[in-house]
Amino acid sequence: MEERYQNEMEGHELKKATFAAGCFWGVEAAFRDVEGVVSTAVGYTGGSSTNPTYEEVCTDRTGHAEAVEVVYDPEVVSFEELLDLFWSIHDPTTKNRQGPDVGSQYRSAIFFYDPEQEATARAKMERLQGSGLYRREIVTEIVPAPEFYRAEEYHQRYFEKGSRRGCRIW
Ligand code: MHO
Repeated sequence: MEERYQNEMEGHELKKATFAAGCFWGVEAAFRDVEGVVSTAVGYTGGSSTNPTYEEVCTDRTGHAEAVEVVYDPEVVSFEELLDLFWSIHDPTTKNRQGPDVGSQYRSAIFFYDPEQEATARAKMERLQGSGLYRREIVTEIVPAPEFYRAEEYHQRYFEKGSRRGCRIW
């Protein structure tokens, strides 16, 4: 299940991570700012239908989450640092909801690609829960990464296209 890429310029091995933390526009923008993140894509994953459209996912009936696939250089940024960012940009205690956006497509989830990512995410979530930062339970799902369906082109790098509608980052 482990996915490996080769960064031909640097000769580094690149890795992939996929996160869901509410509306994917803002989540993608946050990850694009990180040094060591080589590329990002927004899409749908974790549901039951194949090749879902945005409209279908919006109905909350496909089971897919709005997610961001991140390709990163682990020699520059660690999975742990990506997790820190992930948990800092949303409220992981609101089940199937981020602020005004309600539905399972807005759930908090980490889709892992190897046992190491899984273990790191679980350990970190436990520490975060124990830190007292949140009064309520962290409901982030930690599950194996299933197929990722890239979203429609107009959703990719949405904010870089000058759009500013909706989507609040926490
Ligand atoms: N409430 C947001 C959700 C968009 S996000 C791509 C909006 O429609 O503006 O789900």
